[in-house]
Amino acid sequence: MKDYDVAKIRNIALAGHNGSGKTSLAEALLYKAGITDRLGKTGDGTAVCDYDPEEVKRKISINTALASFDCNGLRVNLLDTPGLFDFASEMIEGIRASDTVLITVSAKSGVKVGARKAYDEAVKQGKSTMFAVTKIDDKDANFFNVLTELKTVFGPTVCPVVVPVVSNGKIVSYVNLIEMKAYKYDSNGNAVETEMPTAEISEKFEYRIDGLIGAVSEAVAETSDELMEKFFEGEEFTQKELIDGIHDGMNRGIITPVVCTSATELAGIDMLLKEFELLLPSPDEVAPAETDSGEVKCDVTEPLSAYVFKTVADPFVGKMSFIRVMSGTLSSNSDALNTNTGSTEKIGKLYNLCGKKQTEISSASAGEILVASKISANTGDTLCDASKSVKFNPMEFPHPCYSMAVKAKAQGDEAKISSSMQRLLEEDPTVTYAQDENTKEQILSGLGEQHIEVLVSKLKSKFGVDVNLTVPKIAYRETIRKKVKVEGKHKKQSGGHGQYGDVWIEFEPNPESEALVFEEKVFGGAVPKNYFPAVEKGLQESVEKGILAGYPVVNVKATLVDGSYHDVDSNEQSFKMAAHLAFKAGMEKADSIILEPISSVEIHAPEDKQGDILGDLNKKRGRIMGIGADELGCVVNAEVPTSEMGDYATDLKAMTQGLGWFSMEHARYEPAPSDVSAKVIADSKADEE
Ligand SMILES: Nc1nc2c(ncn2[C@@H]2O[C@H](COP(=O)(O)OP(=O)(O)OP(=O)(O)O)[C@@H](O)[C@H]2O)c(=O)[nH]1
Ligand SMILES: [Mg+2]
Repeated sequence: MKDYDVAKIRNIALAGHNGSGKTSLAEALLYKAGITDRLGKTGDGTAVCDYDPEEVKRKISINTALASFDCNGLRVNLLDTPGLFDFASEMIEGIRASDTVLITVSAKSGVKVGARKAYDEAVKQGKSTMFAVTKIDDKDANFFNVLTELKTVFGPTVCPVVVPVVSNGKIVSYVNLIEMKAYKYDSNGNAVETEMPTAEISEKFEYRIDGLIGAVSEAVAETSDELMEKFFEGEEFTQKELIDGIHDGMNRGIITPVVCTSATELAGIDMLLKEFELLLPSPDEVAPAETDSGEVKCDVTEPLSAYVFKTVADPFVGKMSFIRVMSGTLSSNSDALNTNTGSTEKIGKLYNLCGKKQTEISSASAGEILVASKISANTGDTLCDASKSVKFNPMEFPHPCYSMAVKAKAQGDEAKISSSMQRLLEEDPTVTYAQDENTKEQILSGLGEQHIEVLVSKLKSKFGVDVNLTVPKIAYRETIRKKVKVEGKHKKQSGGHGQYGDVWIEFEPNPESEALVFEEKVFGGAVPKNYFPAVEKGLQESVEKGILAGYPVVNVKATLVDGSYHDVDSNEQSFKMAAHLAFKAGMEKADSIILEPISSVEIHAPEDKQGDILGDLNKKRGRIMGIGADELGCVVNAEVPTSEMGDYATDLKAMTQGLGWFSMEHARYEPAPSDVSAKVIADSKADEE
């Protein structure tokens, strides 16, 4: 077991828009570091970081993969996160474990929403940031357009470090603005030094190299008064000053360096590895982590504290907990206190991971990232030495907003689905699975269509259960609008004992209470007292199914006012039946209607999308309750019929390119408009047939 010098550790999360080249970049880094002997490709199962069958099948990343490797004395822990917003929890977890977030931006597609989301999350979590402009080999690549865009979107902290020299649309060389050297790459990604473009040449090459050099110096000057003074005096910075300045600026969040790479042609990859060492902060340089009881510094001599940032449920191997050691040393076959549960965890085997490849280790120290098998800790838990109990701050995840109803394909699989689902819930904090009280359906909720699809796919491949998905039923209700007085008489004479129960009941609307309110105002013992509970029970059973479409009846008050009985033939059952009959008669006369659920919805979106959002809500029969502002842009509060919100996660994603998000909760019931009501009634009839 190696003990890593914490100053040599770099924890890097790769994040960015989906398909911007994160996994390919990870493959190129692993290949150039000599870890793989063949350059892995995403989508064909050869990528170290996209090894999950779901990822191979879909040709996208779904999970955050950990690839730990050594390269020239440096210990790199790469966390390759998925770009698709449906898997946002994985990105948040990957970023949490890192010190630097390397954000990929395609040289051909430019700055997309995914880059902004990754950057915002990195800043929120206090991580350093760096941009890799990927796919620089693509014929439509335009590095300088993207650089300008990066500066526009992310501001003056953006600082070019490696730029291509382009002539007639072709890359002539790559200039490292810190080293002030230019390189060409052979087919195996080996750098060959070449001539630096002179000022005149670079001008012909569509940009001015001295302008870029000036930009680096300017950024570095911002990092200290001393350097600023030097800058103003017109003195050139030494290479060491540039490196230390960027290193310091990154760690303080005031410099975001930009490099360019081609994963397929392996260009700029060796330089990126070198920059990891020179520019990125090591775990002991970053700000101490916050806990419920003060800060924890990355210090191996302190008692153990570690954070579980991700869990994977595997039916064969058991649970795998991804852990970042924050202080001290985590050892195999030891005890650790789980501060979130209060229980003691038996730490068994520990592993280093490189994709799916596991290497058993005996311990890991502050700053390292590793995996523990078969411990009970969940995502977000803190493990620590019992002598110094701390709890790290939790991560914040988006709320599930896209729901489907789940039904077992094979009868009898329900219990298995529920237990397998529990395992998947442990993996993913952005999923919920619960029974809808009203419709009795099992509802699976996540962040989007692909998210739910992948969960269902995992249920099948990992746990062997097959389910069908349907659009969740809407919990409609029925009520009455008129006060009526009706009789329910149950009378049967069939030899021996007969049955006799007779009630007069007043039904009236009662907005005060959703649940049935029962009263009795019987005079002179027309219905004996001992039958009142039976009458009430009969009514309680009846309101579960309305006469229009079989939905529960709400907001009704029933008063038993009169009736009659028979000395011999009356019994509880007969009065219950009489109540049923009275209910049916009452509902028919009392102007029954369908009520539809209304949800309170809060939508967060960029300012310029406000018009689209309001227009769409209008189409959905929504009522705008208020418009405010937040850091993203606008906040719209509205009340919308729940039945219109089924696809809102998808609609909002499309309207805001994935930037918007929303939450909703049941507000109340309202009479459904006649067309909706007619459809609900027709659908219920169709279901019965
Ligand atoms: N020409 C070219 N294509 C690239 C390069 N890097 C990635 N690609 C292609 O871009 C596509 C997406 O690459 P991935 O590496 O899977 O992207 P990703 O960012 O990991 O995607 P997600 O994890 O699903 O968000 C694939 O078809 C790659 O072959 C590159 O340097 N040059
Ligand atoms: Mg990927």
